[in-house]
Amino acid sequence: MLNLKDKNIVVMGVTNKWSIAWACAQQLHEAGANLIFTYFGERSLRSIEKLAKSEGVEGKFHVSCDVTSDEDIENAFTAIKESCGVIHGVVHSIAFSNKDELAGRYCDTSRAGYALAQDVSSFSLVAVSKHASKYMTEGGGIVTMSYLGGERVVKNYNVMGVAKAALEMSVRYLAHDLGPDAIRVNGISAGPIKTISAKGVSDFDKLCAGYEEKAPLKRMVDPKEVGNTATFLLSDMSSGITGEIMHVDCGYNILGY
Ligand code: 1JT
Repeated sequence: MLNLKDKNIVVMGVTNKWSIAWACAQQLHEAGANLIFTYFGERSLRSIEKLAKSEGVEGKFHVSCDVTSDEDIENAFTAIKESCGVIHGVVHSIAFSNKDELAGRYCDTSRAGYALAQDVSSFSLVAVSKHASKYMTEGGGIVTMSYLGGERVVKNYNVMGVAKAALEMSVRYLAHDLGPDAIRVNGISAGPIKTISAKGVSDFDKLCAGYEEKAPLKRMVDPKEVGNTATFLLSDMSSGITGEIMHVDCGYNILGY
């Protein structure tokens, strides 16, 4: 139904088969997009190559990109432009914080930990949008990933919640900046998903159990549903939508209890 044939979409943030970015890549591939993967570290490159082989979701181009470096981001997008031409879309599915700050009191967040979470998880979207948009000369879309902890207090999410709040506000400012160039910028606020990032987060299993009980749909979100929404947001079917944060959370966010 959604047609992304001949569209060049950059997917950032695949670490392994549980990555939300990988679920996006699979659905974008289904819709006919050409995929370009950015990776961070040899391990994620090997992971992407292995996944591509086993699941037939071949990337057209792979490029290293450390989002904490402006130079790296600029070089990555220039290399993508040179090898693939016009860019039509970007999936930004990248976040990081020190694990010990995703537990306990938010007021114990360190200055360095706060800066790191903001840098990797929030500012990276700004820098990526700046460099990607130079090559999005036919218009297109940018999609990033958020979580409810960016709008409300969710125990333990702490410094990441504050980074997601900044990320969500960046989506709106970027949508305003890039709208005149027909580039739409949107976010997906996904329900909890058992990725490698989420594993090892204290009480994550407890959070998931409560989720299934409380969410209107009485279940967790399937990463495929996030991938489908990202595909929708990068397709012409969503041509009137920009600056939006769309909840893909089985309805959990509507609850007041
Ligand atoms: C990061 C991590 C970003 C885990 C993340 C994340 N965004 C969502 N999660 C899962 C999660 C984590 C907590 C939570 C609810 C969901 C791990 C480090 C890298 C960045 O608390 C209620 C803590």
